[in-house]
Amino acid sequence: MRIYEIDSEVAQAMENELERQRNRLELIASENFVKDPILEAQGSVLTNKYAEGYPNRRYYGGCEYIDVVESLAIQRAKELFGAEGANVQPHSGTQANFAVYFATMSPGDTLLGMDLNAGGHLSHGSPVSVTGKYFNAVHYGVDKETELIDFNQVEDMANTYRPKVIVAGASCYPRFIDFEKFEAIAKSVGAILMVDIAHIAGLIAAKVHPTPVPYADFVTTTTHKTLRGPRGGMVLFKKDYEKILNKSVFPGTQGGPLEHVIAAKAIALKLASTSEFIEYQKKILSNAKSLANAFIKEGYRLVTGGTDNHLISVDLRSKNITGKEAEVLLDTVGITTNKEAIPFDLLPPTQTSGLRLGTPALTTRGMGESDMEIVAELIDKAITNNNNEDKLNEVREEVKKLTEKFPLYEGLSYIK
Ligand code: DSN
Repeated sequence: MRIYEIDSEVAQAMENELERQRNRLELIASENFVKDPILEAQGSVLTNKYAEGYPNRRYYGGCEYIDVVESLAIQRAKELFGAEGANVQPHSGTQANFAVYFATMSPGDTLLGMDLNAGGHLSHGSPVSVTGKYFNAVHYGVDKETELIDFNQVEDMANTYRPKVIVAGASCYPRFIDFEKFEAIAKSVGAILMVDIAHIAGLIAAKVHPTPVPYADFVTTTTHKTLRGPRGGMVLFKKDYEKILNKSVFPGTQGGPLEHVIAAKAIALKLASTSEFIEYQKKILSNAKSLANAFIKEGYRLVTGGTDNHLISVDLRSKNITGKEAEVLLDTVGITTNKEAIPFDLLPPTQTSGLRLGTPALTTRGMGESDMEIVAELIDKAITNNNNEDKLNEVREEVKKLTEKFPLYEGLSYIK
């Protein structure tokens, strides 16, 4: 039985979302389009099975095939990233991060992470997150001039606060991060180093970005961004932490693992070890550079002046539009983006002065460097003709032409 035969409302909403993905230009840096086997695994009978525990140590019978799947995922994660241990059960990146904190800290202990406004993540100790409420979170930022991580500040704060855990990694930082420097600072104060590679995991897997694995006690990630797997999380760790980390994920912070998602993670990790994946990651980078150059040519300032990775952060202040206004405007012409604070932003996070743009999704569609130039032109045309409906219609037409050139999920439908 198909969804549309029993629930036309949900089926129609799913169809609309499929069409939205097909017909719009997806530039949210943390999103991607998974391949069919990932969808297949997530819609499989593995969703029926309880498997609390770990392979060969479960609290339920009938787990022999689930054990095969989860063991493959663990083994592949370890091999792909060169890690000593892996836990593939976290339901999300935030849960992966919380599992590390729960394994290594007690409530009230100090955590030093990157400030949300400088490009950090909510789960790095933001006051609105449990990670900032249960732990004493303090934050480092970026240098005002270079907009690069201010390592003098990281070092000073580490010495002043003697954190139990130092967190490196970001949600909006367009440059390589010096993980070795973080390790040296963490070591000097006896802190545990956790690196959150959610955004850059695919780049690291393909070895087109430096890896933190040799330097960090824990590496956390999501599996759905550049890694192009299912929506979920994962923790890599040094062997000594295996017991406490596994206990922290289950039974510490989660119950039954989502084995249908873990199957999809295993498949994604296999795909990530292919030469095709390495080529894909290289294209993400060349597309991001092309997008950056095109924006600079159109007269935009980019945070840090450019990019080393899959994203750019565009400063909109000279264009007389806020991040929120740009996000809403671009949505109306079929371009999906998200507003983002720029370093030292004077506007609140609900408005922001910046726009974060990433290339993983459009690169998956097959777009290349010349397409990125068109994308930048279309965004600029919409922003500079904000109130000109004719010009905005021209942008809509161009978006349509471009998306039609790169079909997505051909043959898929939820209503027939
Ligand atoms: N929300 C993700 C991002 O967009 O960066 C991080 O959780």
